[in-house]
Amino acid sequence: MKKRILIVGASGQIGTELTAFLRNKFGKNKVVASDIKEGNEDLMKAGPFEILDATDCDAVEDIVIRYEITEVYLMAAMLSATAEKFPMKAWDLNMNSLFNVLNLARDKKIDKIFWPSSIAVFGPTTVKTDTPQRTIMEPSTVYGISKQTGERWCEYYANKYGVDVRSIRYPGLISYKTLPGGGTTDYAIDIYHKALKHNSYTCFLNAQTTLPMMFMDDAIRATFGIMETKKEHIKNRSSYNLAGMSFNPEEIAASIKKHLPDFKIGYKEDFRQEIADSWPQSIDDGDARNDWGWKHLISLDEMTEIMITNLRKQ
Ligand code: AKB
Repeated sequence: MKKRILIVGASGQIGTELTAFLRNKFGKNKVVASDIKEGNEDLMKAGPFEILDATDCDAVEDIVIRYEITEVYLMAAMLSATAEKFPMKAWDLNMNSLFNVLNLARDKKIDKIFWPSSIAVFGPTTVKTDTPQRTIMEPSTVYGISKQTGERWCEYYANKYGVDVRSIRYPGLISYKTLPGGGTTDYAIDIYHKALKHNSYTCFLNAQTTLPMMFMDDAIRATFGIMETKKEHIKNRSSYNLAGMSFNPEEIAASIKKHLPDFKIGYKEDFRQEIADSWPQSIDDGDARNDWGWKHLISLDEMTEIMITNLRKQ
């Protein structure tokens, strides 16, 4: 079977690195990047790029047909902090983009979908540590509600129409290549930039706010891993828990201090504290490990070393 991939939301934080990774694996012309906005030069020059509004179902279908796409990675989404400011826009983008690709798969126009979910599907009533795959899920954020609903629809389309949709609940993702946009976990990237620039950082979460996090290379490996696993191994068609590391602002600051001993962190909570407080602190990802062999590699100190070395070069 000839594989041709469409990445929707390719100019974003995950999309940029995922596009480069998949082009490297399968060849640059096998991976079409698309986004509502232009991406960096590498992304746009290294292979096909299309401006695409993920909520426009005709436009998505047109690209799928024109490039004979077999797989879609739908990375376009409005994240937690921005979604609180624009609830209706977030619902429209997060849900309608998903229906557009689920319907293409139902109608046999594509074979496979990757759709990212998030730890935001959990809420204040969920057990906070080693949060299990199946547990109470009462999300209290706009973003979390959209992701939880999306999970239900993915499972429904898989059961009802045999759609091959695969999903991961990403923790906060940290990378140095592209800036994140509008998440609650974004502080864990900003802190490295500010540490190198000003030797200090004021965090919008308090010192003890522990959240599940992951370095981008691990997240890309997980995404590729679940998509390349044989269909029969994917036993969960809503979304898999995924874990890397867990830390709080005080702990990431301590890790940075190993490289920048004079680095100082201060705290000034804002509305994102309440979002973070509603999420788990650590995740049990046993199902992902058993079903498709997931294993994280990068620890907090390793990540700090990579972030500081690469941001210094920039
Ligand atoms: C966010 O903070 O909104 C995201 C997420 C945890 O899905 N990084």
